Amino acid sequence: MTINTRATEASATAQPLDIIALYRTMVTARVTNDILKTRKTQGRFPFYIGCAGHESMAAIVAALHEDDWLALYYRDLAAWLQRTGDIYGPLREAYSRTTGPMGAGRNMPSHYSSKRHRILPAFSEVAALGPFAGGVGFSLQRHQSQGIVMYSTGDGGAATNDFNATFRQAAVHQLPMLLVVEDNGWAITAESSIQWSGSLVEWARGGGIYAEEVDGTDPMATYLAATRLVQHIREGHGPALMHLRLGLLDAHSSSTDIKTYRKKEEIELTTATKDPVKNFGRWLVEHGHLQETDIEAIRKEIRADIEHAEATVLQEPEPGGDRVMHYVLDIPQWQENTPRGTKRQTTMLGAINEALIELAQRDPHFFVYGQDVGSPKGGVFGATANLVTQMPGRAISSPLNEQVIIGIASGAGMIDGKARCAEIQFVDYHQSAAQTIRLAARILYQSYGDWHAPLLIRTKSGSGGGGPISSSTAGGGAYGHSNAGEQWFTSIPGMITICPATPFDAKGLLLEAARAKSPVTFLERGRLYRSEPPKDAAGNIISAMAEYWNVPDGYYTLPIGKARRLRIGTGPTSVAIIAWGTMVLEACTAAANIANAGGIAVEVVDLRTLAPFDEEAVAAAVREANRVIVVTEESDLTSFGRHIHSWIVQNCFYDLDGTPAFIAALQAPAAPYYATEEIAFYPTARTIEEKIEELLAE
Ligand SMILES: Cc1ncc(C[n+]2csc(CCOP(=O)(O)OP(=O)(O)O)c2C)c(N)n1
Repeated sequence: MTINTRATEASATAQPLDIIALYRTMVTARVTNDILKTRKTQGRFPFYIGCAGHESMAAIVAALHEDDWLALYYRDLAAWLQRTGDIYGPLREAYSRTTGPMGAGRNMPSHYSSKRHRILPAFSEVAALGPFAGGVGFSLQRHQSQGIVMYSTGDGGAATNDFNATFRQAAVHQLPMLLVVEDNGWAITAESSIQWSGSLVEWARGGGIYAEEVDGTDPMATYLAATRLVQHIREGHGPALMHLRLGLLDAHSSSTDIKTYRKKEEIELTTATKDPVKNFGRWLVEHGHLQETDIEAIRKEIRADIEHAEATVLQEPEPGGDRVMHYVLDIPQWQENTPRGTKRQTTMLGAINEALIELAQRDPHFFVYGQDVGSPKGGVFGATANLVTQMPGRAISSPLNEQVIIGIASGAGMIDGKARCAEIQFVDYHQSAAQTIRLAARILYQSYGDWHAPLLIRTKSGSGGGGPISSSTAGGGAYGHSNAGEQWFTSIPGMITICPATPFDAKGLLLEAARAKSPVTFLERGRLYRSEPPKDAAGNIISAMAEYWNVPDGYYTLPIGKARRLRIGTGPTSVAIIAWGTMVLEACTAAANIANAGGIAVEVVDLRTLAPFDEEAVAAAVREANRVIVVTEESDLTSFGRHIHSWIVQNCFYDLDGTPAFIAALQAPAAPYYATEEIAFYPTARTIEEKIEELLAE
């Protein structure tokens, strides 16, 4: 019954198409769909979302090579089957079995994912895989691979920011991408007419992407169009978009009643005319490839196979609660290494420049991607200036779109599991990419360890970069340039957050952060970019800190999750101050002033890594001093600082002889522009000093 038909002689993909195999794949998808839909109705599992009407996606996958990349969405069961041939996988995930290939039974069904088969991990967030797919395309292009990434989403998906960011990635960089909009006319209850105005094809063409409208109810037409578009991409003519018109034969999902929002006549017409499996069967019979009787025979044979597979899957283990913390975070094992290079006094900016050069020298695929980073200025702060001159092509300027940036860096890292660097100019502006960042941090967990999405986000945060509070004479950062930002990242499971206070730590931690398999946010405090070591009230440099402005040449790393404990003064410690970033310098100044005046010692614990923070060091410092102050540059709302404070109260209560103190910026938007207001907004060494005195007097 298998007939090889060379569908297109001119095709660059030119895989002989086995049309009967394609038909069988589509029938397998439909039968699996119908069985799972029934099982959900029987209460065998809580949720199902189906593929009926979308089976032509198998024809698109048939037009691709096995080593092309796929970014599928929940209607793409047929695409999964065409690529993997695995009928067990969808059943295993529907029944939440630990054997599930997509998330080991951890995720909802229909979230297609497989590293082995180059299927990127689908999210529930509609269209959100797009920016990552763009990153994969970016990497394929840089490596001059012949590979393509195919990204599909629905008509509703085409309205999302994620889709638009993906479109921009593909268009601006002319990436080897096939974007498929599976337009079934519905987004839950919303008709597709509200998702865009005018013609999707013309819109795409106007934006620099070749596009075609295709009849998805006709699998052969879909295959021929896919072959054409794939050829267009492979021949180097840039990305392509397929507006694939389909019919949705079922309700949106098992949670939706189709009759409440779709008219009877429309459902009947869709069923009669837009069923790609029926249409293809009819075509095969008409063209003499199958007999009428084969149609039912194939369906029955496939149903028996799936029922057999289902019986096997039901014997397989379900997840236990004991594994709920598996694959949350992947922190590299730190190797003790003594910096050997000659030490030179430098600034934090100098140290960051050096670290980026080291990373680029060690990994030929490492790059920094962000706004202005490829200009001779090296980004607005000059962090990539050396990279631009010393290693051309490794610092690449991006469009002004933070989601584009995060997607490119993170998706590129997914190909080989190594971090690429995304520079976000000011932490405030990460917000338009917040979903992509959160998802990058979720990939390891969601895929039960199958996928990593390493990503190194460097971003200027907190006060400074100008302003009276900094050492520069430029204007204050004000709103949009001054948020501290830690709570945005420390609240994300699966994310590592680092905030160095000194040039030495910045270089060593940045080099280690690039080894992490989990995403890292590296908060660079603007005020520290060019700062000198802190001084006491008499103008003397605080010796405990000064050495960290001397930075060794070459490669060295510092451990993630380890605080630095700094002792200022002599005798037993009377107060422990927990701080990070700029506040370490303010705390050291306050500690030195108190120690000079009172002959006591104060310990400053520089957290360095905020998430996961060094619980041992914090507990030990509190145990020794019995008094503690947590100080943060964040607004005093639900901040990361409050989390540390709360942790101390909960875990170190019996070691405290005084009120655990908390100092933060004010509960106002960060930060007023004019000097007096800016200074009033942030905590300073003086605020900390007063608090130490208060505690000592308790
Ligand atoms: C970003 C986001 N917003 C809302 C939802 C809830 N939601 C799930 S599916 C869906 C409709 C998607 O429609 P479309 O992209 O046309 O795909 P279809 O289901 O019609 O195939 C919505 C709104 C979601 N999952 N993600």
